[in-house]
Amino acid sequence: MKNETTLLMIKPDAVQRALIGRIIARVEDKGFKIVGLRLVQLTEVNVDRLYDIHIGKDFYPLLKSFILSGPVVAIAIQGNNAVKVIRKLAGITNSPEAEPGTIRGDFGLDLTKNIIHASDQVERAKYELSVFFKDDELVTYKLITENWVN
Ligand code: FUP
Repeated sequence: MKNETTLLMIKPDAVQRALIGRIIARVEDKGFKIVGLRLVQLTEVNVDRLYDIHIGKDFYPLLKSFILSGPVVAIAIQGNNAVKVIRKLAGITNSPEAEPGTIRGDFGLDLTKNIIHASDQVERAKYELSVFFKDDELVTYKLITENWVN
């Protein structure tokens, strides 16, 4: 088992559309453990930290104003192969082309308003989690179902 921690962020469109519960249910249904959870209105500085690799690209101003347009929910998720599996659950970036059964495929119709963000590598996840959580804010605990999942 490759125990990893990743970040899934529920974007402002999904918060406004009252999809928080259904998105969290998919993460739990898969067997993952939630080790951090926060609803937050990001600042400009933190959007630039989260999306540092996209600063300067033509779509960045639109992406930034969208992420600032309302609160987001940051979820720290732990489990076997968490980074890759959460990306699979998310579906591809462009929602209209995402497979049905994925979160973007089921809930999204737009490239920018694409419901969620999910980290794409273990090291990147560590960095992105630090935008939302201090190290001691991620909780270590055991789920009673854990041995039946991993
Ligand atoms: P992802 O890894 O799926 O989060 O996607 P990217 O890192 O490629 O892009 C980050 C975000 O920028 C996406 F969630 C959507 C947005 N984006 C646009 O709005 N327009 C583009 O042309 C590309 C990305």
